[in-house]
Amino acid sequence: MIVKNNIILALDVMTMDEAINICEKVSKQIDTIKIGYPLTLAVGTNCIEQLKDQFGFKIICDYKVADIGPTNDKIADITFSHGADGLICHGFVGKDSVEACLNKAKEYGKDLFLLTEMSHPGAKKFLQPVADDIAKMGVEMGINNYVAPATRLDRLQDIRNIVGKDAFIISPGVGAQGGSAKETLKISDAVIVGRSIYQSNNPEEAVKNILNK
Ligand code: OMP
Repeated sequence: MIVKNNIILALDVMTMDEAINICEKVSKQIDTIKIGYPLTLAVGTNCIEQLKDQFGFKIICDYKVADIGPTNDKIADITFSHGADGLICHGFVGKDSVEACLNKAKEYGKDLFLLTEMSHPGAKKFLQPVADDIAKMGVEMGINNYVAPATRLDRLQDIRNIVGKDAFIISPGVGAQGGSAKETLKISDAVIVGRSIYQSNNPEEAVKNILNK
């Protein structure tokens, strides 16, 4: 996936009016949007088509899919049938669960992103000890796209070392969670930024500032 300016907007707002308002302001600088449960549960899955049609964005659906294979298969199918270009799934659930998402992504010719270690403090306790193994599993499965944290650059580098230089890593945790875009982009291919953009009084300026920090 090619991401303009190496920045993905996490559009975690709760109304379509707000979503469109932000998108109008940043659509010249940003071409890839991440939609998660906040917007999808608030307004419905049609927001994927709507934002794609109106702005021509690529849409990554962050549903952190983490169920048994047959259920993951259904979740991935609905997501891609609405036009998602990418889907984020958890890795801790194991190979069969991830494979269901991967197979569905391949069927639609879209991208699966494997979440390794998360960016928040709580991830240290349960996820961090297994994150390297999750990344190794991804490599064994032939997965090319990963999510890894901007908040712990040492861990981000560890994960880069496992998945290799040709893998595509996107990193949340820049801005509101304390990570730096400049430092993160020395290791990652793109940063994911939410609150620092959509809560700003000037989202366009916020995007510029983020890329300089
Ligand atoms: P801000 O912290 O507001 O910039 O948003 C970060 C976005 O990335 C949110 O949509 C989170 O749900 C998401 N995220 C993380 O913050 N940490 C992770 O480890 C993984 C994700 C994600 O999968 O996108």
